Amino acid sequence: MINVQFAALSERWATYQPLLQKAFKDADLSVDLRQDHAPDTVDYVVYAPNSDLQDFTHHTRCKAVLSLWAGVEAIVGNDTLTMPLCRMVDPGLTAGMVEWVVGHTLRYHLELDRCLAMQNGEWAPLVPPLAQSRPVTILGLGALGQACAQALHALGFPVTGWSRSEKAIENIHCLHGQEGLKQALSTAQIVILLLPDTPATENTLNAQTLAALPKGARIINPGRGPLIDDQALLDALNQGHVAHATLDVFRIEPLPKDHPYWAHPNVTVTPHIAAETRPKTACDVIAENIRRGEHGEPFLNLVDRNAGY
Ligand code: NDP
Ligand code: OXD
Repeated sequence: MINVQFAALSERWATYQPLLQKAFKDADLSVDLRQDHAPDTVDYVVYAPNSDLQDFTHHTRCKAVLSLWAGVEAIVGNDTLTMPLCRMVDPGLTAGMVEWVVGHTLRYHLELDRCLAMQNGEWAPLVPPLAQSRPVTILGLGALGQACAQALHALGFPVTGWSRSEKAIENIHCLHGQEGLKQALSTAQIVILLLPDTPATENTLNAQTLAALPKGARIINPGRGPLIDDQALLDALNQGHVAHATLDVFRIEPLPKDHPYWAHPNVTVTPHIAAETRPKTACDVIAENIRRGEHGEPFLNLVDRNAGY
């Protein structure tokens, strides 16, 4: 019997328990799934960083911690978490992110705000260019960045992507390194941030890099708040250098009520809803990783603790 501890907000248990049981059965795994196993009997932890479990010292036989979240910045530095840590790459979450990113990109591309503001009887045709003349840059070419890049490419947008390591991805102009970042930003009419929050990605968009954007660029951030220097973005918005920003994630969440983003006419705030983990598909991913663990196969989506993602 494999002992699996479910350590997430307790209100999530009712949703996850039957789906995990089914996924374990489908994967032919004999699992005792509970919220309250004795720590030293646990084989795997299904984990959300906002759960009560923060000290893994007594999880002495645990073979892996399986995160339900894609972003692991809140756990990666936990010194008691010495076992392998896997982040979530969930087809349902990815599909949600693609829809959210494409939707907000099309809002900018089609000038939907101007269309909505023109419902005053004035017949003023506003013809948007084709997507092929609207270069888009995606910072981060991982599971989510690549899926969004391919979806935007399929709509006709020329897509440039930027990552830590050098890549060759069909249909995408791939760049890396600091020079690559400047180049990636220099052509971007719309920039999408899908980087993890690590010491190396903090303030990726700052006064200097924002200045590399063409005037009037738009920014979409479903990655993490610390990727952007907030004051530098507000300055760029106030100077008109950046035309608009859609921000889903913030250094402090919920975004404090007095934060200037709320009142800014050229900022749209969404409350960290770009893409949720979808329990059904996520449970299949968890079961597959436990199956791998039990068969001595490499885990999927293993976090590189040094890189922080
Ligand atoms: P991945 O780990 O698959 O991809 C991360 C990408 O960022 C990789 O391409 C990586 O480069 C690149 N990267 C990392 N560090 C650097 C760096 N220093 N310089 C340049 N590129 C870098 O993550 P996902 O695509 O699955 O998710 C991305 C982020 O999206 C998550 O970490 C999370 O913060 C956020 N997220 C937000 C959600 C929301 O609802 N708002 C939902 C889910 C996720 P390389 O390929 O070379 O390793
Ligand atoms: C995640 C998120 O990291 O929802 O999964 O932001």
